[in-house]
Amino acid sequence: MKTSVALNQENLNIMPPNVKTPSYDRDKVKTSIVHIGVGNFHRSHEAYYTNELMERYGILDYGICGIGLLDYDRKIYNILKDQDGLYTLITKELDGSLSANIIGSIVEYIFAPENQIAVIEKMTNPDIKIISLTITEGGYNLNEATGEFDFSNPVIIEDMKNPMSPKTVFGYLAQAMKLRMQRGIGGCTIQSCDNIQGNGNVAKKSLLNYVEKAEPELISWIEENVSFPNAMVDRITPVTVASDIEKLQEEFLIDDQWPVVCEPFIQWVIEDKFANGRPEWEKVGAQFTDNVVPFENMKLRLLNAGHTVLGMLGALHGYKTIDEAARDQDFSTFLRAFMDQEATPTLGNLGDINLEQYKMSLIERFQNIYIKDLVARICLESSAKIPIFLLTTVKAQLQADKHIERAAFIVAAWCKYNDGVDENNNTYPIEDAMSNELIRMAALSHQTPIRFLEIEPIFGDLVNNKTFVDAFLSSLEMLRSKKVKDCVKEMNEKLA
Ligand code: CS2
Repeated sequence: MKTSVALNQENLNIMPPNVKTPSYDRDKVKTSIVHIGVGNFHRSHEAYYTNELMERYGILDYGICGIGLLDYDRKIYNILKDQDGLYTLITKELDGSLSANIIGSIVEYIFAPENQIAVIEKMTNPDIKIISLTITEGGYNLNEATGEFDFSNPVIIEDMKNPMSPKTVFGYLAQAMKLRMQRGIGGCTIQSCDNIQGNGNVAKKSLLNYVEKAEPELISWIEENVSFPNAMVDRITPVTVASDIEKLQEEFLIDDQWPVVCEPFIQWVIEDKFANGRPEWEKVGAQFTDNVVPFENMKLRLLNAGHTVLGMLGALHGYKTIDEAARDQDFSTFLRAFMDQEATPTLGNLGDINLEQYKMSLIERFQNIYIKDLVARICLESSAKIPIFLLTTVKAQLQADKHIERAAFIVAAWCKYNDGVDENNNTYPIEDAMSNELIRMAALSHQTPIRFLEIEPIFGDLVNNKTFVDAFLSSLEMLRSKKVKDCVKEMNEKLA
């Protein structure tokens, strides 16, 4: 039996032939991008595109320096250190075959909790042209209902008091921008890669709100020297599980402590607004445009909301993976009708995008049995996702006096989800920054169902909209009296 080899720079040349390895000289890569939040998604998306540029075109001047801001990032920091920044991207093709691609574009990594000054200095370095972010939907510290920056957040308060030892992304960015200004270094691009409508605008708003209080003299400099392109990002990237690591050892003889698994599909549509140059990512499939809004809407309201639909229904029923939920005939009928009747009417003019094809491809992607995307991954942090993915559709539909029943049903399913137990009496944790409030309000809703909609930062004044409230209340009552599958069947028949 052949033995597997540890993934690191030295071992790259003894990798088996079925593994794609960087053929470019990693020592020649120049770091020009700082990336905050080196999670699985960054590693399957931006780092992948950048690696492709290095591999296929020999463009080596946009290497990535990863930054881990949270204590939680210690694990990835240690692993990437051990592996010289290398990791395997395992693509699970639609026919079940795997391909293994070792990605070499992350050439440096700084663990911020141990080295705050190094992070600030790195971001300030004149070589750095782009600071990109995957800090999650909730990471922008905005109240979803009011859209205001949350200054009551204790870590934000701490950062304002101790600007040279920040903890939050805004604390770091403010210091780095201040030094860039003072040293006359010039601006850069701050590029959000999170699933948020107008993610660049949101990043700008959060940073400027923070800076307005923390470093007011910086405002006009940022406005003039820093750009915040909006972008739509897409690649389903499930949580890596032990069997992925084992398969990589068996099929490809690689010992990788934390590979990334992804689907073959990938998309990145970016507003071409870079303050200080950018990689030619269009050479490797990214799309630059003047207007990302149609792409963002389409993706957030169909793909991400579609995930939420399947996640919530699946969780109550007891399905563990998204493909199981997507292959359930009743659930997929419900999903398709939600897409057609509630999400699609809000999308406006999509130019030459073929929406029918897009929706079909989404169903196919959701049903991919090899991806094994966990229902639990989709449901976590729903308090930050649902307002963006689903409530935007609800609001637009209410305004146009059109259907919202299925979206309201999913909100009711989310309320029930927060009871923390599925229909087979299996319990699960509520992993959410707002878990205490969600669990409390879901519990109160057993007595007074509307209480759940009183979570102001999530629902804002939707609690006063009679159409939405009625649809929510009747759905919740139904969900509390029978199985989710029977409810879905009933909804499918009633709304057919
Ligand atoms: C998912 C996304 O987190 C979620 O709820 O919908 O992570 C989704 O998989 C990605 O946006 C796909 O690009």
